[in-house]
Amino acid sequence: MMKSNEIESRLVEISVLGDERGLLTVIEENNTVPFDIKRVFYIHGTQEGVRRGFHGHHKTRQALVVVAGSCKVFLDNLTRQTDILLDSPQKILILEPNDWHEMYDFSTDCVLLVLASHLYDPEDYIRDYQLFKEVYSS
Ligand code: T46
Repeated sequence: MMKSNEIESRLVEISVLGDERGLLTVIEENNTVPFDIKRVFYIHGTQEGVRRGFHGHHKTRQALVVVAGSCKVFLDNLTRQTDILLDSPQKILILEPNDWHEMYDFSTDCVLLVLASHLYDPEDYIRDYQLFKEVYSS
């Protein structure tokens, strides 16, 4: 069974399985990612200079991995702000609901795969930063 290692807070490195035919990387629910995977989507064809996201969630946990290209993710959980570079299909970034996130610096070939713990629900989004602070300030 594959192993994953934490290489930074919530940034996990997945082992790549490979042989003379090429590489294969596996993501499993409740193993590589710490939740049941209810939904998968991917962001691609992003235009130059675009920044997107700008929200937190009430319930949804997510895992982000670039299966091609690269992008950066700004995270703010009201305790810590950090910018994380995703530039390898081996790196998976685990986002908790209280992580305000913004994705930017997409390479033109970037395909950002997102695995989510819940089905899509617009009510689960917190798109107002003041409200985000009220919800998550303890
Ligand atoms: C997130 C980051 C990483 C749906 O209809 N179903 C879906 O499952 C999703 C994800 C989106 N949509 C619709 C809602 C919007 O009309 O697709 C449109 C674009 O979504 P949004 O503006 O929310 O895209 P991002 O890049 O700001 O955020 C997305 C995810 O929505 C969000 O959960 O954490 O990627």
